[in-house]
Amino acid sequence: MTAPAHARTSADLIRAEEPVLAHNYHPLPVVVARAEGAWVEDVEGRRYLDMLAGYSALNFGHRHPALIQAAHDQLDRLTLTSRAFHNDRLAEFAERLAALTGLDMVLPMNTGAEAVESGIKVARKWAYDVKGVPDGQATIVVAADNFHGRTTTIVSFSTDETARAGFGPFTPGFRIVPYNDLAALEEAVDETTAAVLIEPIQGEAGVIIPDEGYLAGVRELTRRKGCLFIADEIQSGLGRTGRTLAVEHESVVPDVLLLGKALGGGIVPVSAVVARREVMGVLGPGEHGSTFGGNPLAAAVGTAVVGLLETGEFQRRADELGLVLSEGLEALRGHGVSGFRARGLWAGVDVDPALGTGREISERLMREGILVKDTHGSTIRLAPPLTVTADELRSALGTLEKVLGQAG
Ligand code: IF1
Repeated sequence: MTAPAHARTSADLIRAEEPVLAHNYHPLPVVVARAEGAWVEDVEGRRYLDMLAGYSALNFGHRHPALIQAAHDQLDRLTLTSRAFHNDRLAEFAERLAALTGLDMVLPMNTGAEAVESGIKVARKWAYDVKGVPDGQATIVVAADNFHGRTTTIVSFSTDETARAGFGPFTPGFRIVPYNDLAALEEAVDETTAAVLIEPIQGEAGVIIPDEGYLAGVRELTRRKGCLFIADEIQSGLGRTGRTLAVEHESVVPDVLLLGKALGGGIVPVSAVVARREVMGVLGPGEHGSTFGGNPLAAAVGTAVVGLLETGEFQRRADELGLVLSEGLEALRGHGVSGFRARGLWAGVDVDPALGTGREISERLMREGILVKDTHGSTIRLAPPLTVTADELRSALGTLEKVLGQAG
């Protein structure tokens, strides 16, 4: 009889996972037991500043009171109906999310990958029904070094061998061009193209920010060539970069927007495809769906999240505190930081490889009470909750400086 979970140490719990939990992750050796705001606490009561925020799923911090309240209220009323019936939460969620994004119609799903898959299906159907592409011949152009999720179709167009190896055969109909390269895009988009699908900033690739004008160029090119611009804002959206959507930095409105992560407030999985009416209108009854998509609990939390974003407070915080983050990283350039990319409260930091791998730096930071995650090589990503304070940011940057000074 094993000890009850609440009596086990972190080491016990890590050991207990090994024989029964799939080994598809290599987590840092920290076992989180509770959290509030930007702080988490492990089983032994050690506190850590969370500078990963669930890869931007925790933009509003752990257990934001307004979001927890919305969840509690809905838990006491209704949690699931399936879409076989209406529920009294979904209309408001769709209305307010559409208004927040400046688009017309919402397709509610659960995970980011489901939103990406749904966006691909809607774009293909639009290509056949509206654009007139011959059935089965629609192509979608994506960027190298993309990350859009882990389903078989999505990894079909990944350029990361670790994400693809052993999972074929793959879904056809995708063309891959270098990111941030309008000439390559011009060449790849033709009369069979349903859409161009890109991240406005590539997250997993290391917070890669395209040249000023790239997003506007994609918008102009897709409009001129008669295909859709699908922006995957699952990680970059909902306040992270100092705007509601990262595409706003170039005043661009896509035809299709993919949202997830923070849309569920860090409480329940909520994702959505938001699109122009002409595009979403191609879906008819029975052509797409999901058991939990648009469930009343998700809609109640999602509406509370939209409510937080309607004020503009979190976007302003990310913009203003982003200056603290960027200035702090600039001061570390040449002192262990070989380069960085930052927009709002989101940064990809290239550490001098001589000081260690991203994983090694992450482990050293963990021992100093800061939680981050490496992306590739010696790049770490910083993405704190947008509720983080300037003092907490400065403290985290001070700890990074200390760790980089110790390393090597
Ligand atoms: C993991 C990465 C980040 C995303 C974009 C769609 C999805 C994601 C731009 C799919 C998800 C997550 C997946 C998560 C870790 C995290 C991640 F490291 F995997 F690549 F953020 F960079 N579009 N990203 O970033 O959303 O189905 O996961 O809800 O796989 O551990 P999902």
